[in-house]
Amino acid sequence: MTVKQALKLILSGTIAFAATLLLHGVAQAASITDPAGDFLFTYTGVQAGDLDVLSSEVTLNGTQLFFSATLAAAVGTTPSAFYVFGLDRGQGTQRFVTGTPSVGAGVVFDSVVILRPDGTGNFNDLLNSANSITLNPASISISGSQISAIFDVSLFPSTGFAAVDYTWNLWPRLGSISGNAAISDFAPDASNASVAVPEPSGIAGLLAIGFGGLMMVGRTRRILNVSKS
Ligand SMILES: [Ca+2]
Ligand SMILES: [Ca+2]
Repeated sequence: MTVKQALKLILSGTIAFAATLLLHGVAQAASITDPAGDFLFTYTGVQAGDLDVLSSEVTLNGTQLFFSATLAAAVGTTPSAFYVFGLDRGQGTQRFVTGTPSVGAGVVFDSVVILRPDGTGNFNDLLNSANSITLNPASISISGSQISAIFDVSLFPSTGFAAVDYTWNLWPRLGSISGNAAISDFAPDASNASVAVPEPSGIAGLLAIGFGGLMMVGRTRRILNVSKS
């Protein structure tokens, strides 16, 4: 094989690899979507848009865990509505199925992150109350129909999973109703979602791949030159 043929082979392989990444996406999908108006039939409260999840995400970015929910109406529309992210850190169970009424089959959690329209929040560790804390309001933000927050993942210690393997579900609920009838919606429905982990994406990722390819070309050229000498 000539040097030219070797370089051509490596470059074509690099381009094919980059194209594959582009086709399949280099980053895990960041958010889940949820239907509009899919109130649980067990929910007995007002069917207002701020109790209806449209999309949500939980993303692990380094040591930071980012939570976000987009509702069908402005956060704060309904007094006493609030938002609960159930987290499965390794020992999650279906905690709502034995309640009244039974809801949440497929939704597993061992702790909850609660975000409120007044900008306050709590973490409740359902397996070890010593870990339960009031969350810093400065880390919670509300903008129209979106409520989001970012916290150090160390606030939510593992019960078996690596943080990257945590799963979650989001449900709005009404503080003025007791029991599971207060839960208006699950997002996603009947299952947990994976924590998203951003990877080098788009141009940055392709640049990194291209740089890697160039390094390989240079190295091969040197090896071939040595073997020829
Ligand atoms: Ca919904
Ligand atoms: Ca839903």
